[in-house]
Amino acid sequence: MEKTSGLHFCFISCLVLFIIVGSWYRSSISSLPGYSLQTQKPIYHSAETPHHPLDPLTVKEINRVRTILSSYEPFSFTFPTIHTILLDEPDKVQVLKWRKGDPFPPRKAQVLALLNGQSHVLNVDLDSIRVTSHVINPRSGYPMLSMDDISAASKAPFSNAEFNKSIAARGVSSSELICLPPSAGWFGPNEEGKRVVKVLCFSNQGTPNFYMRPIEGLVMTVDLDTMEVLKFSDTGRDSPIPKSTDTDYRYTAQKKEPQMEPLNPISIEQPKGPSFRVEDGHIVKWANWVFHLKADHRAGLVISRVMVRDSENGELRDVMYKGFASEFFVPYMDLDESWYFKSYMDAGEFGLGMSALPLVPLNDCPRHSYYMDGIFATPDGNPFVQPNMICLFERYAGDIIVQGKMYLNNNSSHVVNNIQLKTCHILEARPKVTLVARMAASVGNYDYIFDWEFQTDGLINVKVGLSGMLMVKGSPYHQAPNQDAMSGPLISENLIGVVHDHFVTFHLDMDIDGANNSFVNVNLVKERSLPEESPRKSYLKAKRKIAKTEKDAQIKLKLYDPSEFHMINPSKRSRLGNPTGYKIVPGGTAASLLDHSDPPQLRSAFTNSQIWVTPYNKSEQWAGGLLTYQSRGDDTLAVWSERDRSIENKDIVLWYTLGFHHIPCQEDFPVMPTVTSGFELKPVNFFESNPILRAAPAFEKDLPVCRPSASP
Ligand SMILES: *[C@@H]1O[C@H](CO)[C@@H](O)[C@H](O)[C@H]1NC(C)=O
Ligand SMILES: *[C@@H]1O[C@H](CO)[C@@H](O)[C@H](O)[C@H]1NC(C)=O
Ligand SMILES: *[C@@H]1O[C@H](CO)[C@@H](O)[C@H](O)[C@H]1NC(C)=O
Ligand SMILES: *[C@@H]1O[C@H](CO)[C@@H](O)[C@H](O)[C@H]1NC(C)=O
Ligand SMILES: *[C@@H]1O[C@H](CO)[C@@H](O)[C@H](O)[C@H]1NC(C)=O
Ligand SMILES: [Cu+2]
Repeated sequence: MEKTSGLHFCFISCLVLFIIVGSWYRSSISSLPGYSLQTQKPIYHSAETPHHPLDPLTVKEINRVRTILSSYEPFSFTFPTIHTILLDEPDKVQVLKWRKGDPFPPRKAQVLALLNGQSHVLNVDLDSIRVTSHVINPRSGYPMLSMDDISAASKAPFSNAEFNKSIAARGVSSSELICLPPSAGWFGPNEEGKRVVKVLCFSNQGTPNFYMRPIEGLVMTVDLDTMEVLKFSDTGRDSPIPKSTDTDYRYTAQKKEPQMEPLNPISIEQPKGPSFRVEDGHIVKWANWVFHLKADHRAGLVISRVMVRDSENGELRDVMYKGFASEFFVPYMDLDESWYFKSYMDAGEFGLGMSALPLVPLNDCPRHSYYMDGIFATPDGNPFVQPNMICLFERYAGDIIVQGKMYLNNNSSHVVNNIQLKTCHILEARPKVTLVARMAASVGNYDYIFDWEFQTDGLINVKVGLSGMLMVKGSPYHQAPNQDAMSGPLISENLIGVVHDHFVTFHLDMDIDGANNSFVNVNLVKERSLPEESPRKSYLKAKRKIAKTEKDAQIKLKLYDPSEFHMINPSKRSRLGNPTGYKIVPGGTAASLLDHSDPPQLRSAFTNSQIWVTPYNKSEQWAGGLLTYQSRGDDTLAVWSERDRSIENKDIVLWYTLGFHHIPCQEDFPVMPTVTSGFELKPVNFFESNPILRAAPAFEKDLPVCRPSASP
């Protein structure tokens, strides 16, 4: 291998880091609004055209879908409400075959719409300009809430006289009320046949953080299509509205000095610019990685066609066809009338992309980040831009990606006063610089931060950070009387942080060196030794078992019966005969303990196991079903997996659920510090040896220390 090909790995010399000392701590946060550091060229979305078969629909294409739908016969009297317009991706075979410059496979859209209370699923062919399929109510469930649903439902209570009476009796004026429509879940036949939502209200008097001031026990069940209040429930009048003091978390609202030594500014500088490139709007190239990155209305961020360059011959090798957060499940543990239904499925009920807010340069993403927008559709089918939805940047956090230090004393003259000096002849290490694609969704009160982090050693680290505001419950208590009788701890006066879980289920269509893969459970088994065999009594042995069918791959994690989980290509072997593979390394390992027949768990049965493997099926992307809102659990990953299809040496998809139990505490008030967990996709026998040895370590000359220039 010639030395110049090492340029692919110039992750250090290309990236020059230094830290500047100054004083930004106070000033930069207060100057946040409108503080943009973008240097990338502005993108004119109205003129954009797709460059890759997986590129999201452009502004022009969404307009074309709308035109096709408006001249479509069944909609000639009434245009439906559009809930999502997404690219209907071409068949995988076509995408895999496609090379730059080839003609595109036909551009198609999938439309989820509502008309007269019915769910419509349509496929539209943009090239032949027609609707190619149209199904009404394929299963239980409705498309995600639209922006119009949300804004109309939050106004619904005000047309209700009982609501006005209750508000007046509580001494609350309607001008201080903020009402929000969280999803209603599904709890049996009473709520079927119409789209319903629950509406809850908060007071914003004295604070922008109204989430900390719930009007406890007041909940309205609202028909989303008529905006009629179907049910009015008014309990909890013994709980005062919690105080507004100390709920404002903005920097400018803080009155006291922090009781800690201030930090000097810290920043990563890249005087030569970042080392990644974004080609044709969506293809990311960095170090040994190439992948397609896009914003998605429902999944938030989608990574496709992930390939890594072989460290031996420079060949690009397939790792993953598609990866994204497919569904959420967030059940709260409180049985009250105003709480029992809280069991959110954020991707399918609200949309992670739909809920994304723009990332703030320097605070959400570091300097030199590249920003990508999302192009989605409004309820009337017009395109709109979700700006700065994804950012891409290089991360250096002072970590070491490889270290191999060795004490080799071969010099006997190194003895001073009879003390042998320690002479280390090898002091090798490489700093860890990674590439991160980030997206943050603000689904109601919660903020979810997704990081897909790529490492030069072939590892992909996926992290989910939880922050934002807790969903809290008003309480008559100032002090914690009997903690066990409450649904969570008191986190402030009159405020209970209700215990809940968060589950995020990822769709990981791994294609290790091609589509046909197998799933292997490498189980560590305790073996006993015979008394005369060894002074040891027990040892562990790794036993490999290839999953034949889907049920073999329904995995519940166990600490005392551990396994590694490998996706391998049985027909591609290393020089030593090992199949090439990647393993999934689970992180946050909370499991759902709810009863399997509990309605929320039935709908979110994709959390019954932490790992599943299904044969690739283009229609099986959304773990909670295509139509999630009020679904009854008839189209979940658990249902698909029960078919027990063959998965050996086939094109298969790995599903992993990351779980968090959340028992709130006082530090979660008034805004939560981010809790992060994740999982890794790590090469196993994929490379012939450690793939990063030829990447240069850092040298002083590569990392000049820049000093502030004198003021003029
Ligand atoms: C409830 O109060 C609001 C605000 O004061 C008012 O606009 C509305 O008409 C009232 N609704 C009813 C049904 O009384
Ligand atoms: C012995 O030490 C010298 C440096 O003092 C080093 O160059 C050499 O490679 C060492 N020999 C072995 C066998 O490690
Ligand atoms: C061994 O150590 C001595 C004293 O530090 C040094 O002068 C000498 O060059 C070393 N020898 C080798 C072979 O590195
Ligand atoms: C994958 O396996 C199927 C049979 O299960 C076969 O038809 C197909 O050609 C294989 N694909 C590749 C890329 O080897
Ligand atoms: C593909 O998925 C759809 C939806 O779950 C299902 O109806 C269909 O039978 C599946 N096809 C195969 C071959 O499993
Ligand atoms: Cu939580």
